[in-house]
Amino acid sequence: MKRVSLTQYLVEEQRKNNSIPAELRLLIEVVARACKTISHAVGKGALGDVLGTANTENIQGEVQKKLDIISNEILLEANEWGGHLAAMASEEMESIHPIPNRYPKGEYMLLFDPLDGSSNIDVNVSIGTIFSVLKAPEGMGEPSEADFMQPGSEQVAAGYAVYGPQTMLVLTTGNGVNCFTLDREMGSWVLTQRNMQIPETTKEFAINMSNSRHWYPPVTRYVDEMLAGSTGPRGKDFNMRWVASMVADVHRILSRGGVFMYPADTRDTAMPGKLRLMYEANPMAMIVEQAGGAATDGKQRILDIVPHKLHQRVPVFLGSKAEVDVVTGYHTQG
Ligand code: AHM
Ligand code: MG
Repeated sequence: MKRVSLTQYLVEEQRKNNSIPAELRLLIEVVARACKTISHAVGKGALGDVLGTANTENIQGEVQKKLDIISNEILLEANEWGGHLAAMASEEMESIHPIPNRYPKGEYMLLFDPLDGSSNIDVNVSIGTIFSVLKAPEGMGEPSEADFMQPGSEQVAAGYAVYGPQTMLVLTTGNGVNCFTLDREMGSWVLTQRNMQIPETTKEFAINMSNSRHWYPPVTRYVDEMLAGSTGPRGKDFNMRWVASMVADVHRILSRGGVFMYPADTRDTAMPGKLRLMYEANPMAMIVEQAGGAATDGKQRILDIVPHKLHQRVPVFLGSKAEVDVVTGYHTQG
């Protein structure tokens, strides 16, 4: 079989659909190269002294792992000098990171969760990197947080890398979803799945059940009905999976269907759910929709939400369309 590299795929897309301008192509290639470097660091584990905590906290009050910080540095350094970006933002940095004046500035803005699934780093379970690309607003001067406050529907590209038994890169530029596998010997990304499609129906759900006593009634109802199985109102048995790395859970759903939920709950009404809108929910929502699935916050499409702050959290229901419709219906119809 003829192998198609990420570079070749991007160049052909650019020619065919004119959907990937040269600067965006450079951006994607630089992010992919950074993910390769992160994958290498992840793979070394204890041998590379990358495990354990760094004894620092990020803006969300979460203890940072060494790999959170290493991955953030890798992405920042890789993307600073290429001239394709105006600014970056990350889960691990309180405010945005404008491109330093010594480098040329480009027209894109990059957001990322450098190392998603941090709780899995030290136990050798799949983790990943999530990224989102926005256009800088017309006539933007010195970039500010306000320039990033665009709904997810404005994303021009989104993707994630999953560092699992294989390292994979899943990418959309708004024209379907494609998956690349890292050839570790050659050091190149090879196209291994074109046009990923999420099955519309499923018998598999993903949610952290240990939070069930805190859930709001629509989520309790939805999960209870699935747990009731073939003799309950849904009339079929469901299976459950929860990796606790969003990248791994979403990758499974892209591969064989399912519904992923991280709902808001009664614990802290100022903190609606755990996942962050701009660099977790938005890129995943774009990928899932591009693969024929759906993504809502229980009431509306995630991609329609206009953000008001960089590290804003959002409830997430995404995956097979028929299931997302059911759980969203329970929220909206009461
Ligand atoms: P992180 O970005 O700090 O790693 O947190 C996000 C992760 C998601 O990958 C995952 O879906 C979720 O947190 C798991 O949360 P929990 O530990 O509550 O099950
Ligand atoms: Mg995360």
